Amino acid sequence: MKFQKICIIGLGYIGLPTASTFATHGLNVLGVDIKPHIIETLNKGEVHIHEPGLSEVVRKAIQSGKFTAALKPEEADAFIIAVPTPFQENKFGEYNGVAYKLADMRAVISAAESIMPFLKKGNLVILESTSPPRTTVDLVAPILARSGLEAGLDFHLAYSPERVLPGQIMRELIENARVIGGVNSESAQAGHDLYATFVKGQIVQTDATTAEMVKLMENTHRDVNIAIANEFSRLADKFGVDVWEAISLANLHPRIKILSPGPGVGGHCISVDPWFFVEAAPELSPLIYHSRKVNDAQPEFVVKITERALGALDNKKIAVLGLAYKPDVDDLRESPANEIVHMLQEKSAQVKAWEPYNPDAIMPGINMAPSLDEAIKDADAILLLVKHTEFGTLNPEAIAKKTKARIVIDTVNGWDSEMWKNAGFQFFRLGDSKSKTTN
Ligand code: SAJ
Repeated sequence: MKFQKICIIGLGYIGLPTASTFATHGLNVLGVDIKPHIIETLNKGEVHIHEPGLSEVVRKAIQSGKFTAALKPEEADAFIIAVPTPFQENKFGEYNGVAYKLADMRAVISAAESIMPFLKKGNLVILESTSPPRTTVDLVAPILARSGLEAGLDFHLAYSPERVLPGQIMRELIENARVIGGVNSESAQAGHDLYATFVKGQIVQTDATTAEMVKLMENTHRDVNIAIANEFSRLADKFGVDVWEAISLANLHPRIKILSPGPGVGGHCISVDPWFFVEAAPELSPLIYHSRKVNDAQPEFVVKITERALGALDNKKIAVLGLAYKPDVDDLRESPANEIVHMLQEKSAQVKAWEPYNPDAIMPGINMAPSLDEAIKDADAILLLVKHTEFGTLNPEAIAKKTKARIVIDTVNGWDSEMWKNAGFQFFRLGDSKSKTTN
């Protein structure tokens, strides 16, 4: 199948990189978003989100005349839906007395409804939003059928998950393998033909529900594996073991690859997607449910270790290093660090947070320090919550001269305990009960 013009609904972290990459590979692309400020920003050649390499591609795409942004779709050869699927804020499902979160599919529904009037015979529609199993066939296809056209017969319909890593999106979009699941094989083939415009990785065809499950399985697998690492950190803490040492020794086994414990699991993907399985079949997903619970409880473990290091927290001054949801990104949403700061404050600690990737961010209820020095100056303790590369290179001797603190707490295995102890600090590390025997 050949494509001249495509329309991408949703210009966020996935839609915008995808739209601009299609445009720089020769297609005419109309990007659609419901937020007027996004449309205005893009049509000026500017970008509203931070992702390495993105603004250059968007600028090139806009300047070439191949990429325009608008508030409403138009007729096109293909439509891609790349809108968010967050949780519902105040509604929960329940199974056997256990509450679980529910996906908010409103954006997918309104995106499909917005395409419907422009749908023509022979078109291709692709859903990219991470969705509960069977969304393509049970939710999207019936909405599009209101046009009078039937998916698989009159037009092609497919699901294709994005699998890119924030911070690496522009490269991974092109290089990663792509899974295209069609409602029939012709739809999968049409999806293949579209992505072949720029994808250099393998493009594999399957059915729509398999492709939906593939995406959820990838992120659920990672969540469950991080949960076991986090549970190991609590067990090591109980048994007088350093979990980091134990993991590195276990990983010498040729078939073992234990991930890293930490302050919790954040971001918009790993901490969200497993719930889509639980929602769809709670009776079949106890492991997935409990893994989510383990990871969500890890901030409490960090607070416990902080109390162990500092005693009662009221009026203790704590410098928090890192608020992002993971290392070397500026994204502070859904970050366990954020939750930990609030939990410490609930215990009347005075927290100053330093986030080098996003120092000007306004975080409700959080006192953002303008610099590292300002955060640590009067602190009683320094709490490392994100393994940003630049924190790893801090010199404990130099830090000792700039702070009143003589206690450091490392939740990410970012620091060498001996160096900090030699510089006069008591050193505590998450999951390392050996570290609490200080100098
Ligand atoms: N984390 C740990 N321990 C680890 C690894 C990660 O605690 O050993 C934490 C991180 O600090 C972070 C969270 O998990 O808080 C998630 O980080 P991540 O790097 O695992 O993943 P994301 O959310 O940035 O991106 C994931 C990726 N999925 C997988 O690696 C299976 C990415 O490929 C997906 O495209 C993305 O989710 C998505 O959009 O679904």
